[in-house]
Amino acid sequence: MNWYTEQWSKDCKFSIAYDKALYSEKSAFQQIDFYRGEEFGTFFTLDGLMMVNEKDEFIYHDMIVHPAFATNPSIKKVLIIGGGDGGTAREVLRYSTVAEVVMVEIDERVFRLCQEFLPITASGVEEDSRMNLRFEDGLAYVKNAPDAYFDLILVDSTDPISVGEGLFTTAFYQECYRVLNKDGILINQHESPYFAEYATNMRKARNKIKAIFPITNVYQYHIPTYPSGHWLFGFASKTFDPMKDLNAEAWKKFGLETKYYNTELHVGAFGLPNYVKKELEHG
Ligand code: AAT
Repeated sequence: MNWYTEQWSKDCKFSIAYDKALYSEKSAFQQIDFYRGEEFGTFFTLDGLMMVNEKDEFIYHDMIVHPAFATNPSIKKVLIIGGGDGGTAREVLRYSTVAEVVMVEIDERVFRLCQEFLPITASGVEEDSRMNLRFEDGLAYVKNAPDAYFDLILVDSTDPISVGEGLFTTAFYQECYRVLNKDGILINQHESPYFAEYATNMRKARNKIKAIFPITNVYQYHIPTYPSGHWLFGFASKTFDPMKDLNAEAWKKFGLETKYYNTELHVGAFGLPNYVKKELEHG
C-alpha cells in the first residue's frame, strides 16, 4: 500500500492510500503531483499540499461560486484568479447569464495536466466561447485591469506561501476593489480557523480585506481533505450583503442542480462558531 501524507500541523498528519502515482513534474512555479486512489479518486497536490480530488471537489467549487450568484443574480463579468484545475470556471459557466469569464492562472502546467488527468474539473472550460484564459500572475493582471469592470472576482488560490503569497496582500485587495464595479463582490480562499498556522493566515487576510471593503463576511464549509476539514471563504462587497440581499427565489429560477450548495445552507454558512468569530474579530 502506498500512502500520500500531508503534514496538517506540527503534530498532526493526514494520509490517503493510492494505487498509482500518475504523474510528477516540477514546473517553473511549483511541484505538481497526480495520484489515483480508491477513496478520493484522482487527486493532485502542489508543493505537497492537497488541491483537488474527484470526491470532494464539488464542495469547494459549489461554495466558492454559488453564494455570490444567489446574492446578486445579475452577475455577468467574472474574474477568476488561480483555479487552474478549472472547477471554479466550470461552475461559473453553468450560468447562461454570464457573458465573460477571465481566468488568470499563473501556472499553465496545472491547467494542461488537469485537462489530461482531471477532466471532471477541466474539461469543456477552454472550449467555452465566453472564456478568456490567461497564464500570468494574478497580482500583475489586476494591476493592469481597467477600473470598475468586473461584477465578481473569485480568488481560487493556494495558501499564502510561494506563488500564492501576492494574492493575500493589501496591494492585491486594493486592486480588486478598483477593478470591481459599484455592485462588485470579492470571494477569496480564506484558509482555516483550526490549526494555528492556517488561523494566522485567516486573520491576516481578514484584517486586510476589512480595511478596504465596506461589507465583509466570512463563511464556512466542510471539506474532508483540507487541514482539519473546516475551511472558509471571504465575502467582501461594495453594496450587496450576503444575508440581507440573499435572493433565494431568483437563484432557484436558474434551475441549477448542485450537490452541496442550497439557499438554506447559504444562511447557515455565515453563522460562525464562537471561537472563529472571536479569532476574526480580535485577530
Ligand atoms: N480549485 C481548487 C484548487 C486550488 S489550486 C489554486 C491555483 O492557484 C493553483 O493552480 C496555483 O497555480 C494558482 N495560483 C497560485 N498563485 C497564483 C498567482 N499569484 N496568480 C495566479 N494563480 C495563482 C485552490 C486550493 C486551495 C487549497 C487550500 N488548502
